[in-house]
Amino acid sequence: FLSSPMTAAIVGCPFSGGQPRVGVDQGPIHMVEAGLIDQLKELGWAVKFDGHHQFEEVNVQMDPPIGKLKNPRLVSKVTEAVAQAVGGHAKKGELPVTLGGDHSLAMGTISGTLDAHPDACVIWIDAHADINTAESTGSGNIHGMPVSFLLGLGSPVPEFAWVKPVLKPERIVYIGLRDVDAGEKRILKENNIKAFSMHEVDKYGIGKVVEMALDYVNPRRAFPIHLSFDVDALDPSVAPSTGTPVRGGLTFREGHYICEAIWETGLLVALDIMEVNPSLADAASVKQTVTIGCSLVRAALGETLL
Ligand code: EXY
Ligand code: MN
Ligand code: MN
Ligand code: MN
Repeated sequence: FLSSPMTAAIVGCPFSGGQPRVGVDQGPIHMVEAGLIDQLKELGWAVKFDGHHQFEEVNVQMDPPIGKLKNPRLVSKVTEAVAQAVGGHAKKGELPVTLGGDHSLAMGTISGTLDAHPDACVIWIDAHADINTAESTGSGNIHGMPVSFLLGLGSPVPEFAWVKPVLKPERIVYIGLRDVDAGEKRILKENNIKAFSMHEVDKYGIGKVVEMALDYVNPRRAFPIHLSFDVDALDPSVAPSTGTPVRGGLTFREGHYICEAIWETGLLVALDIMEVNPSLADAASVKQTVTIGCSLVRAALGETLL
């Protein structure tokens, strides 16, 4: 699906409007400053990076909640712009690597991917299911909802009219879940959505889980793959600087193994690394988390151990 020379298009998204904690907007800036671009060139990629995306501002005063949804107009505008950016790169045969920023951005990245590759499947790595609807959300934080918008679940929110229900429930699979709201569990069941929680990772091992996830979502290994990786899927001891850490997560190797195994399919067309928040925890933890953000990208883009 990619044109040669193989080109990675870095889509830096300094955005935090899908959740309340400041600092996650600095994630992409830190990852690029840590040398990500040169690291990818070293791996043999042509890399396009024309600076972090500048998003139109929405005056907070002009953006009161809609129902429970917080910053709805801002999130809608930003994710629509991200969809354009990611879709544009993908249509040129480039591999968009979106650096977040909070996970509401995936509403944009996945819309963009599916615009360019309508049969793409999504592998969502996260402690959370991010599938609350406007009705089921307790927090009102939109980073906990992008999947429901992409699937067209819940009652439509006019401000998000641009988001089309482009994702089919059988084209997404989760790995790493361990903090799923009661309402989300119901939504997952009702829509028959496949998920491998940490329980399955413990039971089968990560190698088997990735194979089962691929067998489910991509049985003939024919569909392009969008990998959306929330760093809070990793254990907080591995990636501490993130807004909603949950204990009992993926090890360093399990996280990297997922990226390596998806790369090995030859089907990766888009990658998100989300929820790196360099303002949380001490300097050493920040460095560790930013470094891991970069190494996950490298692993997904073909870095091998030998
Ligand atoms: N389920 C909770 C909510 O909807 O607020 C927590 C969501 C956290 C989402 C993080 C990004 O993955
Ligand atoms: Mn761009
Ligand atoms: Mn997430
Ligand atoms: Mn999460």
